[in-house]
Amino acid sequence: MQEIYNAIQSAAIKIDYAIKHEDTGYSDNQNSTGDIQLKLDIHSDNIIEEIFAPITSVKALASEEKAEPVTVHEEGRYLIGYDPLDGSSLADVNLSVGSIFGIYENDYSGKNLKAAAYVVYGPRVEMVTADEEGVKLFRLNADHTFAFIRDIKLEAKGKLNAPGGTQKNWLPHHKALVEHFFAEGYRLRYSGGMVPDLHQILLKGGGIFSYPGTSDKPAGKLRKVFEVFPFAYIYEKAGGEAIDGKTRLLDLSPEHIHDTTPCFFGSKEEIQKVRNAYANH
Ligand code: AHM
Ligand code: MG
Repeated sequence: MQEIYNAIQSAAIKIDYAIKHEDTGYSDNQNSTGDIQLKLDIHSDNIIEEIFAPITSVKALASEEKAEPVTVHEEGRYLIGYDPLDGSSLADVNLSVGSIFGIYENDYSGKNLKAAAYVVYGPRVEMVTADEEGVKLFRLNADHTFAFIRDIKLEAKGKLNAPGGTQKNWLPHHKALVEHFFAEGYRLRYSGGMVPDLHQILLKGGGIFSYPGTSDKPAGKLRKVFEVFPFAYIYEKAGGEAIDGKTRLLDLSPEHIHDTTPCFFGSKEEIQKVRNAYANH
């Protein structure tokens, strides 16, 4: 696993450089979800593929930016599901963005995640890893190495609320749930980038991030393999929970590599409130 974390660090240094110095404009390509790709999306994807392809423990690479997984070593053990640059359009307005990695075995189902990691490119570059040893925060130093900062643990209850999705299309029970959190004193912390939004909740001890199913998109927006399962794994290992409203996210499997799901990540108390609000829907 260390070899894979090292590869993530090498890729992060190059992607950070690209974000800071390269063109943030659109390319002429569309990805399989129909989004027009930014030049930065394509470049970040290429950086990760180039760094991961030689690693013999890696069997295949599945990128949010490609229609199908690419097999690199038939005998390899791990399948890497990754979003090379999540929230990439935020780079243009100088907000934080991130890269997300799920390290799977056998197939890309939630139960087969062995580790997960993300990198957040903000005022500082930080990497968070999660595996059997827990959740750990690392920070990039001036000498291009990542230093361990601390372990990450969620409290049973937090203070932050990050409600995603278009409010006009929220279902009534979801709207009531979000309003309930605000009425209880939760503070709004939402940038529109799931990596910095989930990072803030993790580092500040807890809260709730939601990206629900909406009237126009019943299965939500966020993709199971590249975004949702890795963060569900990280939140569980930090002592929190992650559900789709009713079901534990890591009990789900994708029918297709680009499948999406409604998702809620948070501390235990907030997730119990989500369960109660969604029980009859
Ligand atoms: P992307 O992978 O195309 O960048 O989309 C994922 C991002 C998440 O970071 C964020 O939570 C969500 O999209 C916000 O989407 P929207 O503004 O469309 O609600
Ligand atoms: Mg994404």
